[in-house]
Amino acid sequence: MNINIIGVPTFYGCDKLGPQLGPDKLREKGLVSKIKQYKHNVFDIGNIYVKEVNENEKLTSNPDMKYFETLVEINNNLAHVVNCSLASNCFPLIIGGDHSIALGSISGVSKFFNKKFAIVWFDAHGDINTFETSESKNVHGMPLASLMGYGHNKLKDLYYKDTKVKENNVYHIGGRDIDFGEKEFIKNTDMNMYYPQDLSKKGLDTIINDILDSIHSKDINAIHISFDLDFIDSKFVPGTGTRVDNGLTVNESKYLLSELAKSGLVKSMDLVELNPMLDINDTTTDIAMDLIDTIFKNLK
Ligand code: 4U7
Ligand code: MN
Ligand code: MN
Ligand code: MN
Repeated sequence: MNINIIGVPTFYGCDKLGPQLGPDKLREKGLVSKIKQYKHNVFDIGNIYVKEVNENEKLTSNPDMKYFETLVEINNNLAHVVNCSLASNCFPLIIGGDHSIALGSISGVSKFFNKKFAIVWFDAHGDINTFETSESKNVHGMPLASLMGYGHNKLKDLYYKDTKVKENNVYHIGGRDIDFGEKEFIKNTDMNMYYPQDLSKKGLDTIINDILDSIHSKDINAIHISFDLDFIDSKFVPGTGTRVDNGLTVNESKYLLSELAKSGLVKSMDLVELNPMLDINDTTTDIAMDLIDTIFKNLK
């Protein structure tokens, strides 16, 4: 398979320094050769341009969302690069950066597949806030809401003017730190939520089979994986910004990713929220590499 690596070195969505170092950190650790060992052709097409914005300017473009206009620009460019990558028969691997970049990556995926795709979103958080429900004003807590058509028009209509994904085609796994406004949203949504207690009660194999059966029963041509490292239990991942207890282990995460990769439907992926400045002895970087290894070893 042809793989494109696309880095998005930004921390603007989380307003905490560190995630901007993620893409180059993984490159230094041998990202390209890791993927090449499975006989894929790897084209590292570099990093998306991230404009420098002064700390005290972060609320000037929109008082409700930090670094708003800059994030719109970054994500619009990213969406186009991802769309072009898929159009040239490549698998785009998007490396964050914080999770706000899923807005751009998935908008590009959505355009290419004409919305006939599913998202499997691994995260301790909902990421379904809007500027109206968010208390932090951090856009990395909002990408999934925007993609489903909620929130600010400029986010909803990023790259092309429409909702990017049907709520029912979103499969969210691992949520355990969900805000009040997000809980209200979940009461009325059609998106599929799998909480840690569901995973331990039913078993990982049952859950992943349920997800794949559900996807196979629909008119869907592709799966996009969006993996936030805080999906993994806090004690294993010092190098991510918003850690939460009661998550899964690394091996459990690898099991879920390998089952998805073996389905033959995974066509694109984000790996986000690696923060090398918080990491201890590259623990979290090594985990990120291991997750990527799992995907490309099993990709069909
Ligand atoms: B991440 C939070 F309030 N919900 O909106 C918010 F708890 O991409 C956290 O999943 C968002 O890491 C975390 O700021 C976003 C908070
Ligand atoms: Mn997230
Ligand atoms: Mn998260
Ligand atoms: Mn986070």
